[in-house]
Amino acid sequence: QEYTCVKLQTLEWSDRAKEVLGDKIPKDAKVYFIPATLRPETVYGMTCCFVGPKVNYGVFSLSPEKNEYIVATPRAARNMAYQALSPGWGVVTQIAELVGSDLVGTLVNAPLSAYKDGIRILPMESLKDSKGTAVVACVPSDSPDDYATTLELQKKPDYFGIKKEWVDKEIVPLIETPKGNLIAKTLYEELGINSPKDAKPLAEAKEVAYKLGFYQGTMIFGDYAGKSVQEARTLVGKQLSDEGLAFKYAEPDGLVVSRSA
Ligand code: ZZB
Repeated sequence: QEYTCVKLQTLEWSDRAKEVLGDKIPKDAKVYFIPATLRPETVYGMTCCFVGPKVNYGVFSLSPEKNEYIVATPRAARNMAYQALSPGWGVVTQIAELVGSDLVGTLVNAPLSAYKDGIRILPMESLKDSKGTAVVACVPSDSPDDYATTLELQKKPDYFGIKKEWVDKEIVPLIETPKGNLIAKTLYEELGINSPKDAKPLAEAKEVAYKLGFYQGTMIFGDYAGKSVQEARTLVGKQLSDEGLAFKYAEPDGLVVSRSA
């Protein structure tokens, strides 16, 4: 499984993260949240970025020369160390340790996204710590899981310890499909999904959304509007890496939790 990791630069840490981090982050360091995605063409519609509230994360050195750091799980950081994504081959340098809930509320910059003032780190309880970087780009227009979690967070912001405006972003349509241009919402309603815990219909919705988007989708937003999703995926992926806004990360075989599990 090869993911594109998009670099979302931290603009302001949550109060809790500031407390935990203290003076562990070097001066002028750039720290990135790096959601792992199979769908780089959807970066335009990222409304927030998810972490698992109970998942353990670290801050790891990505490049000492560039003073760049990433937030990821220790597992992902170890894998990255064998893909030239660390200070040296197999070298993992961790400078801080946090739990997902500490990170909630942090403001990050989302490159190419429609939301220019930055987006927030928010909790996703169904997020798996065993996949990718355990940091997920929330694209509620095209991902049924993200749409479900967005609705849940909007319903109970106090319960989740977040501000309502962090999750109340307008959902911008990105991709036209035979089922309309907000496929996640359409499938959520069609399959009678009620919450992020409805794992079975959500898995089905994800499958359908992937297929319709990839084989029959046309971009209606961004630099590649008018192009097919297949073309746009390659072009956006290339643009992001050319501009230093993303890198590829491969998940070793056998460690990936099956999509239909
Ligand atoms: C943005 C995005 C936009 C995604 C979309 C999907 C869709 P797969 O096929 O199971 O490997 N993801 C990544 N890591 C995790 C995790 N640790 N826990 C839960 N979800 C995770 O799924 C890869 C996709 O699952 C990734 O691509 C990411 O969400 C999410 F419009 O990134 B995606 C129809 C799906 N649409």
